[in-house]
Amino acid sequence: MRRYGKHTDEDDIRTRPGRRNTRPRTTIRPKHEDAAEGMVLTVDRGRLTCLVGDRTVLAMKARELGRKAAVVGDRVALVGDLSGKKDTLARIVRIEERTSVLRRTADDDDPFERVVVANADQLAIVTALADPEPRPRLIDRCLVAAFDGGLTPLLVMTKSDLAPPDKLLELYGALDIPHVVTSREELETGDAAERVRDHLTGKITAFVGHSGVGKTTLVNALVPDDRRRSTGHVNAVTGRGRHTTTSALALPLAAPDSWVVDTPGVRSFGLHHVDPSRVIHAFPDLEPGTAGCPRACSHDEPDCALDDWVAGGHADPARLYSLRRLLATRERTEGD
Ligand SMILES: Nc1nc2c(ncn2[C@@H]2O[C@H](COP(=O)(O)OP(=O)(O)OP(=O)(O)O)[C@@H](O)[C@H]2O)c(=O)[nH]1
Ligand SMILES: [Mg+2]
Ligand SMILES: [Zn+2]
Repeated sequence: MRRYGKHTDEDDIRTRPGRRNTRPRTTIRPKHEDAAEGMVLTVDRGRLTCLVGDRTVLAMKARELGRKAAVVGDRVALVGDLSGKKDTLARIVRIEERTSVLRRTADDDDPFERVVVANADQLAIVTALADPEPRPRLIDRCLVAAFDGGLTPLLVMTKSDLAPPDKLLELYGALDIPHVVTSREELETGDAAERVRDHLTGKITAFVGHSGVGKTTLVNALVPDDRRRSTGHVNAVTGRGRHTTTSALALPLAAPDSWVVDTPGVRSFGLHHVDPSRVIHAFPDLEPGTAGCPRACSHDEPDCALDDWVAGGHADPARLYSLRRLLATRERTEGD
């Protein structure tokens, strides 16, 4: 087996049984049946902050887990020092089966897939109506990742004080996906938080979107003051206000079993891992139109029934264009 990174003496004892009795430092290994359950809240250079009961415990992955990474939202089993005291480090001995997986690759050509969040129920796709300009392609890609990963999408349109939501609502209103529009003023009055919160109760919701769209600002408005994170204007010193958030973090809401996960802004949302035949599921406005397609239609060929579907006024032509653009970029990667 290949070795990765640093490992402890204790790990040596496990992976090289012959040395077990030669080392006086052997600690009694707690039985994994006794392991405590926890949830990963954030990950920082191999150190995982986990919620165990009502304690926050710093942990590292046990070597026996191999290369499988625990990510934010993972349910894990922990052993060792679970006191949560300073300078203690517990070990994660098991990652429980995930109910959903939000994956992305850097771009479509990148086979290295990263799991952004595990076990989220909902994906809040955050788009600013201006500054930065909305990017429907990115929204569509997030929708594909949501459908593919088993998350229900929620569209959040921020900064309606800067530009109206009409155009985006025209594109996405027909999709039967819940949406919320928020403005600076509504953030200040608390209306924005209240309206978004309506969609979050009893769920784990991951917030994703381009840098600067206001994910952290919104998450901060949702959680108690002492949980607040830095937002873009802090970075205004650099004159950019970009990529303020550098790691995903799960934060509890007041309602039981309700969590929000703030994530770093993304420039792109690669879908290398998504089978092109599944992309259509993220276009619920177009999907019924595929009934008349030839078998195994790529939806990007002359006999595709979607042209007639759109010509018949059943869906916005921009949506078909978007689907085909997405399929085309996906297909380019098929050959490699
Ligand atoms: N005008 C206006 N500005 C907003 C609104 N919401 C957030 N902002 C501003 O947008 C900037 C970026 O906000 P952030 O919350 O840091 O954005 P983010 O999406 O977390 O960005 P990253 O962490 O880089 O991904 C900040 O200056 C916010 O004050 C809004 O509704 N209206
Ligand atoms: Mg942020
Ligand atoms: Zn077709």
